[in-house]
Amino acid sequence: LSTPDHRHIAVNQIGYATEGAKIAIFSGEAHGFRVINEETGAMVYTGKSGKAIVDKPSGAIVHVADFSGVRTAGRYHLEGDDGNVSASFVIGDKPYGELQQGLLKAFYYYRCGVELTGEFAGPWAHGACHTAEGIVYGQPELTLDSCGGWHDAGDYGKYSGPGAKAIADLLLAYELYPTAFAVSIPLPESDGKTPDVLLECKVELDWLFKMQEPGTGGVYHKLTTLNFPGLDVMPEEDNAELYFSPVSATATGDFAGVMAMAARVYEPYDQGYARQCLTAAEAAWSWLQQHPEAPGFMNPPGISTGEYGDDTDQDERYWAAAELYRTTGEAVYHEAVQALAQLSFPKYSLGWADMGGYGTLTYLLTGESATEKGLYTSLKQGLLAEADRLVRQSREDGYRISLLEEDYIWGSNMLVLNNAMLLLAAEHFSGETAYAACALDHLHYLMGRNVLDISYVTGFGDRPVMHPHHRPSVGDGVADPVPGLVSGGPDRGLHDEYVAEHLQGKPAAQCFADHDLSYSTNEVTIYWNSPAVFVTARFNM
Ligand code: G3I
Ligand code: 9MR
Ligand code: ZN
Repeated sequence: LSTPDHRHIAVNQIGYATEGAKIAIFSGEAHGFRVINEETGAMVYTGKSGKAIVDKPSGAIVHVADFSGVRTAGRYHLEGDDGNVSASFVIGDKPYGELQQGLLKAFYYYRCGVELTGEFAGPWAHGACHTAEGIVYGQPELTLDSCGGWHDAGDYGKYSGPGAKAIADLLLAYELYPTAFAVSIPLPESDGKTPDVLLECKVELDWLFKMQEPGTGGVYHKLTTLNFPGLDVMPEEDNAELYFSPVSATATGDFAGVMAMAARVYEPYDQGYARQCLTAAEAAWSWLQQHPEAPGFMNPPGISTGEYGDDTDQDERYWAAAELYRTTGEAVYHEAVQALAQLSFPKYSLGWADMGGYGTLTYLLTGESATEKGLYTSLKQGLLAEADRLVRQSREDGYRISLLEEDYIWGSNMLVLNNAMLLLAAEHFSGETAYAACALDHLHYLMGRNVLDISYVTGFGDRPVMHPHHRPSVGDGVADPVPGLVSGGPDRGLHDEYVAEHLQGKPAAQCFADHDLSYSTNEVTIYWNSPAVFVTARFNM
């Protein structure tokens, strides 16, 4: 066992809802604790933590301190009998409102091709970037408009499939929890009518249109420079030539899915745009029909940026068919969903590589009366069984999340949040609020109730990530990183030089370094932020 060298009382550093469960996780020896109101200094609660258990993923001995009895709004911290003090946090109604806004605002900071002005970006303003046309790989004389969208991550690549996952999470959040999006961020485009989340997603959708190959309906896999730029290069200084990588079936399937979804969601606000989305989705679908056996994407010679390879495109086709069916009601798409559902790819996974879960959720959201009874029932049962498994795993975990030791992989925080999304989907289809309670435990982990006592969201919480592998945050000369970014989280594979040198032998959940060189544990991406928006939205309705 390795004792973590930091505070021994881990809490959600944002806080807890007034009426809900309030649980801290202790990793030290002491069991007795007090809850202190920071405004008055008064001790409002005393208690003892429960039985100590050995928690394998974190390598810590942990025990649970329950202070759910504190039901008065205010700012608090916990003190242990050994003198340990927790982060300061609030108890209040809807405590995650600002967090949700910050997580959504992050997409504005990821914007490419436009200037981020001081009015909206504050000290993180910077000039317009990546405005040049891109070269179509293998056709040096063919250049196309490539401007716009969101940067993927700490690098400046733009990748079609990951972009589609990010939009899908945000639009799903809006479809399920529209009231959580009533407050404006605001954004430069805010018009008092269209929800900001739709305005922000339009930025990426507008760029995705440019990724569709003229004439064929296929979708270029990505748009990047040949190699990653240096870590301190600001976006507007990254002037190397941009290349469209070849069309892939996974990108085309994701594109068809997200465009069909957008056609439905934007319809009430902008019918012309909705039609344009549907036409693009149909063109992508016919490309997929004409290419039933497309090879998987691999970086072509000379390109070394993110590959986003994928073993199968069946799940992307399934998602596309399900969205097209839900949006159009046309029988051909329903037949396609039913045929694809017979194949054995994961049906409850929320990508970027495994997009089958989106197909399943969309099919279920189409409703019982418009779907095939047998398939509807088996997908619903499968979803609830998967959620039950996540609940069971969370009950056995010291920090109450569903990740097993082997799940602490590159981007483990995406698994944390995707699992929370799946739990919330189970709540949606069953009405069983215990699933939401388990999902909330996952948010508590993200926001500090973890063995490292760190908030994995920049700018939020008492001890947030300060040094993400994010080029603008490294290069801009501003002390604080760009706020609202979700860090990848622990990766026991120690996949970069920095962690390989510093973290050998650490337990899985401690394989994390808040250092800007650690791209495998501390990078940030749009598709780690997007499920966090979904999860916080549920608790902001
Ligand atoms: O799925 C396997 C699992 O079965 C196995 O047990 C485990 C053991 O390590 O590995 C899992 O695969 C990992 C995979 O992510 C899971 O999604 C790989 O090891 C890991 O190398 C891979 O990392 C990906 C990384 O790129 C490297 O390819 C991340 O998911 C992906 O988010 C990340 O994406 C990068 C882009 O390439 C470039 N832009 C930034 C972005 C974020 O770091
Ligand atoms: O900075 C790159 C990061 O954005 C990518 O996600 C990561 C994975 O492909 O790669 C990073 O670039 C590193 C490269 O792969 C290896 N040499 C060091 C680079 C980081 O400065
Ligand atoms: Zn850019």
